[in-house]
Formats: sequence, C-alpha cells, structure tokens
Amino acid sequence: MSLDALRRQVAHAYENTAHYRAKCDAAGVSPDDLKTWKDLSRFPFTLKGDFREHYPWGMCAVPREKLARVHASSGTTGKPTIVGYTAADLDHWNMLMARCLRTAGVRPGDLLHNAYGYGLFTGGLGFHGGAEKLGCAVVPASGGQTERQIQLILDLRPRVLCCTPSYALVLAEALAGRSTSLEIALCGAEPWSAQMQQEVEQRLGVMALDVYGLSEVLGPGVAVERPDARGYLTVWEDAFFPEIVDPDTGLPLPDGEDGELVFTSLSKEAVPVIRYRTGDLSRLHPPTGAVPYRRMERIKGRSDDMLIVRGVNIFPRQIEELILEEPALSPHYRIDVTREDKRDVLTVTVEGSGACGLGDRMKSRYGLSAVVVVVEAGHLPRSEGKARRVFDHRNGHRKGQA
Ligand code: DLL
Repeated sequence: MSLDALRRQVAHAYENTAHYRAKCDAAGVSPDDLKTWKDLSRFPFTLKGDFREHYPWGMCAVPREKLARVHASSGTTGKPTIVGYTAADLDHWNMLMARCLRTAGVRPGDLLHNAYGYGLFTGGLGFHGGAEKLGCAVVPASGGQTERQIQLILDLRPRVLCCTPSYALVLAEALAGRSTSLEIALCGAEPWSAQMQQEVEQRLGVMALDVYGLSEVLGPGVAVERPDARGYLTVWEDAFFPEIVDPDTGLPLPDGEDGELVFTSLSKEAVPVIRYRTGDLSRLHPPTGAVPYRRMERIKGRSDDMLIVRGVNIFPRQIEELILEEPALSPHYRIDVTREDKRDVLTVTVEGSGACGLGDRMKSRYGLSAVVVVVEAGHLPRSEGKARRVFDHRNGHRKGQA
C-alpha cells in the first residue's frame, strides 16, 4: 500500500474527471493535501448516484477511445451504472482475480466451471479472465440451462465451480445427491450467511469460499476468503484502500467497528474511484500471519436492505440464519413486508416439511412476530444469478435484495 499510489490516483481523478474536481473544489481539498493516509478522510465520497448523474462516460478519466471493455450493473431503478476498463485495467483485474483463485486453493491446470452470468455483469468475464491468467481451463457455462450445466459438470469433471450461492443451491438440488468431482466453489455477488455457506458445502460436497467485489470498484476480486481463516476476506490493499464509515454520518470508524465499506482504488486508469460508498455493511480487522493486508468480515447486509418492521431493525441475513438452524426447513425462502390496517406484517415463506418453530424463534431472538408459511419443496422460484428474496411492498415500494 503506497501513499504515492494514492496521491497519483486522486490526482488522476481530480485532473481528468470534471465532476470529481468540482466536488473536491467545493470541499476545499486538492490532491496536494494528501500528506498521510488520514488526510483521505477529508476528501468527498463518490456515490452510486454520481455514476447515474454522469452517465454514460462522465466517470471516465480517459478518452473513450482508450477503453478496452465496458460493463454495467443493472441496479433496481433508472439507468445502469456504466464502468469502463482500459487494457491495463483488464490486466490488473485478471491478476487480482487470479490471486483470489490461487488464495482459494485453485491451481494452474484445474478445470473451472464458470456459472456466473456472462455479459454486462462483471461476474462471468471477471472470473473467466482470472482463471485463464492463472492457467486454468474455463467452461464458460454462464447462468441458466441448469440440466445442461449438470451434464457438463458430470461429464467434464471440473474441480472448481464459480457461481452465486443461490445458484449453487439450484445446482445441488438438480444433482439430487449425485456426487461430483467438485472440490471448491467460489461464491459471491449476493449476501449469504455462514449457515448458507455450510448448506452449500454440505449439499455440493465442496469447500465454498466467499468472493466479494462490485462493478464500480472493479467487479469480483476486491476481497476473498482464505481456506484457513473462514469468515474473513482478505482485501487486496495494494489495489484498494478500504475504510469503514458510519452509514449515517459518514465519519470514519476504527478497525473492528461495524459500518459501511468505502473503497478508494489505487491504480485504476479508466474509472478511478475515490472513497466509493458501497452501501455494504461489514467490519475491518488488522492483517494476520504472512498476508500483509487487512481483512473484512463477510457482508452483513446492505444499508438499504435493512428492514424496519414495527420499529425493529432486521437484516434478511438474520432471518436466513434462523431458517437454516431448523433442519425441517430448506434454504429456499422469500420475505415479504406489507402494510395492513396501518400495521407492518412480515411474512416468511419457506420450503420445508411439517411444523416449525421459526415464528417463535423470530419472536424470542429478535422480538419480532412474523407470519411463517411453510410450502412444499420446489414451490418457490429458483434464481440463476443474484437471488431476489426480499419484497417490501409498503408504500408501493418493491425491494429486491442484492
Ligand atoms: O456482484 C461482482 C461480483 C461478481 C462479486 C461475482 C462476486 C462474485 P455488482 O453486480 O456491481 O458486482 O454488485 C455488487 O453485490 O455491493 C454487494 O452488495 C453484493 N456482493 C458482491 N459480492 C458479495 C459477497 C458483483 N461476497 C454488490 N457477499 C455489492 C455479499 C456481495 N454481497
């Protein structure tokens, strides 16, 4: 992690994107003010809204002709968020993804079945580039056509599977107990609890590791879980400087405190991001062992995912944890919040068999009563990419998680 790199990156954004220069000028800071890492906290945040407002090329710090690739994240409303990469950015991304894969135990020569969506989404091509860089052969399956994917997995015998945790469950279900050659699954792109991770591991007979990233900052490959430190993801601090800030005030918080992740890129050409507010909630911890980089805990949820139901704050992940504590229930569920007679009603629909104590445990653990509807296996729709499990119907608002 070098302060020089930070200075160069901030200067690049300041000199080559009008919007960031205007923001810095308004805040009374310039790249010359960066004398220590702490000074970064005086710089203005970059928000998802900035990408929308300056759509399509306003966040680009290089001429359009210098771009080698464009990705986009769909978002729930309005215009997509466009991100560009120069050839050097793509090389760097591939290197970081190769590092993630190697950290997870993937080796050159491995066969990797990549079921992340190919296209504007960064998942498919992000994993693809990293795996090729590491020297793996990639089966670019993309999302969907589950039966064909199962056939490929059974016939080609890959060692590694890459897909969202929810699609890993869909594949496990379609395998119906058949054993495979898979040993490692690299899952991410949506929130998943530690319990969900164990489900994926048991159902697929693999070690399932967590990969984190986001389009605005890079794509997948910002952080990865190590097999020897479960629950913690090493952040590649030579490429991204992470901060945790209070989601309400934006003030920086020390390592170990709960808050919102903020990233500053250190060497991006096309779209340098300075203090990008991710909306993702986690905690940072100091480095341990031989790896000199800080670690983040698995994502707890997004600040905009938190449900406030009759005054009680609850994250979907907490409900998922309770569901998976109960052997009679499966990991396929959806959460609906409605407003009836001026009262919030939380309904959890979950696949399973027989009576369950989920309602009682919701009440005793979180002080929240919920209507629990247990439905037959296969009743709820399956997801091929990022799962939508949360539907908040209040005020006509429909919120999809992830
Ligand atoms: O989801 C990049 C990615 C692809 C990451 C494949 C990992 C694997 P976006 O579509 O821009 O990029 O969505 C980014 O997804 O802000 C988080 O809210 C969520 N997310 C990504 N990885 C994780 C994870 C990709 N491991 C948004 N755990 C982020 C929890 C995750 N949430």
